[in-house]
Amino acid sequence: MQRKLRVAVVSLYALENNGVRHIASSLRQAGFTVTEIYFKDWVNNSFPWPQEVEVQDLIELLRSRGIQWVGFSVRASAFHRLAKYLTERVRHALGVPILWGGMHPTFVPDKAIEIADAIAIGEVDHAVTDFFTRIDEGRDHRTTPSFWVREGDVVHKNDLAPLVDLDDIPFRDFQTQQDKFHVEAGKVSQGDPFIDNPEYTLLASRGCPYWTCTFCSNTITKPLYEGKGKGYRIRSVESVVSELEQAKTLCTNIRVVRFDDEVFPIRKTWIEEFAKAWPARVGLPFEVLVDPRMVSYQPLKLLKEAGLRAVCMGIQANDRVNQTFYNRQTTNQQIIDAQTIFRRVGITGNLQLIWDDPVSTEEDKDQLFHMLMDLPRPFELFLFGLTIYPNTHLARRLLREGRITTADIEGINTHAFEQFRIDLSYPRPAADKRWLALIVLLNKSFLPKSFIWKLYHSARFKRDPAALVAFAQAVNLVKMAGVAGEMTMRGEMTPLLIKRWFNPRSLVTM
Ligand code: B12
Repeated sequence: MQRKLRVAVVSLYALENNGVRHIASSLRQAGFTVTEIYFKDWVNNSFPWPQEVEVQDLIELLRSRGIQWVGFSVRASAFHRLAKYLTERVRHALGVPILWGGMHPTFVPDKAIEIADAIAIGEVDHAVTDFFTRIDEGRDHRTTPSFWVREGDVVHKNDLAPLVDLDDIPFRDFQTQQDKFHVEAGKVSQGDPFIDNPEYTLLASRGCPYWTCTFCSNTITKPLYEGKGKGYRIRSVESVVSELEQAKTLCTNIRVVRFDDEVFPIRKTWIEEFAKAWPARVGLPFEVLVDPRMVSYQPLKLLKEAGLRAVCMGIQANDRVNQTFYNRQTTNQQIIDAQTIFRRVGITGNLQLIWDDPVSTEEDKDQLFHMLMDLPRPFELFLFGLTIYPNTHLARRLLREGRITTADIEGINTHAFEQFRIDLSYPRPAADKRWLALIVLLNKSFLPKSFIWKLYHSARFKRDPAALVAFAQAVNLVKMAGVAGEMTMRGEMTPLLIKRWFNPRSLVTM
């Protein structure tokens, strides 16, 4: 049945945005004409405020398509001010109601509803069609589960809808082209802006089996979903493989698939079925995320045979900080064991660290460095800056202990856009610069460990690390060039990727 109501969903600074794509698919399946708008794309460590021409293009696009409800996907809290600004501009220009969905309104619904006319809390694949169907049919939408609706000063708050069965929701829609637009730098381009991307990303699950890491969204969503179904859900292998079969016919440039799950569903029967079906029906190399607690040889070996190329694994910090602040019950030994297994299996370990936390002491950093020195090479290191999201356990604890102020919380702060990935030239205390420079050298396997130990022991660099930092930056550039070369050879480098990754004002470490 074709619905009359004309809805737009807007992604902020993300051409991939799973949330927007799932919402659009659900609404299309229910008969709505949905305009998907990708408003600008992200660039590493950068957050340029939109130009006036971009705001005007967005408004004109919404006007020309006769949009009656605009939904903004406010995935990250750092977009809070921007989403508020665009909400006010669109509302002023067109007088249409504005809906917010995504992780930010889920984290801080009371703040979000002060700005938007309605908000969606948590996942709403089915609930969103309920919301707009009620409006389309002239029924009361103010009582829709998972939605809050504001009328002047009155807010109608509703309980959450049950969690969805992941096999029961439509795939993200790569078929529709005429209703998709990318608005950026004075240009409005029609068609899916991500269709030619060599990397195809997807989730095989939602939620997290561990869910207790204090910095993470799962500490908020897990209690929120209590009584609404299983928070951690895995799709069937059939669903994942069929999605890829379909995607390959539409996104014809896929070279590699990246599973963005919090952790890949390493369950014996699931892995066995997947390892059979994937090479036979998909046959593309893929990458997954794992936690040190779940790494063992056999499942990874099966996955390697099926095409697994690399795994990302969060190390985060040393034992003490991991256990006492991040509530991650992992040990240094588990991390070393996991990396040893990656080597045995023959896959690349992309190991991730969180820096810039307000709790690690010099001793903690020293211990972390020693652990990293013990890791069997080769491996890749990705350094991230800690972002403190509102309402997380970590935010509340750090505030309570007076280690941060509200100005450090994402939303007021935009750390996710400044040092999401660590850049050695960012202003930091000299001691931190020395640690970072040493750590950046660690995954450059052409530098012998004995040489790195010499740099570590140098009294000169302890006093003034400037020369060490300059050396690490130069080595990092060589590494970046190498990575870019390899990706070009594999057909994975694109102008879009270069634009995203190569921010000359903030060269990230790799
Ligand atoms: C995968 C992922 C990414 C991928 C996205 C891949 C993709 N194809 O979309 C990449 C790597 C690009 C990414 C980037 C970033 N991410 Co991220 N990401 C995730 C992750 C792990 C899963 C997101 C996902 O795809 N979920 C599945 C989809 C279907 O769920 P969803 O997005 O929540 O959408 C549902 C609802 O929220 C709602 N919804 C969403 N939008 C809308 C809009 C409307 C109108 C409505 C009605 C409903 C609605 O309905 C959807 C369907 O149920 C989450 C953690 C998590 N569990 O959510 C972090 C997470 C969302 N990311 C986060 C952050 C900070 C970022 C970055 C800012 C990091 C950075 N500095 O680059 C960027 C922001 C990029 C951007 N411009 O949005 C944080 C946000 C926390 C916060 N409060 O700020 C999270 C929560 C992780 C965390 N640390 O806890 N991310």
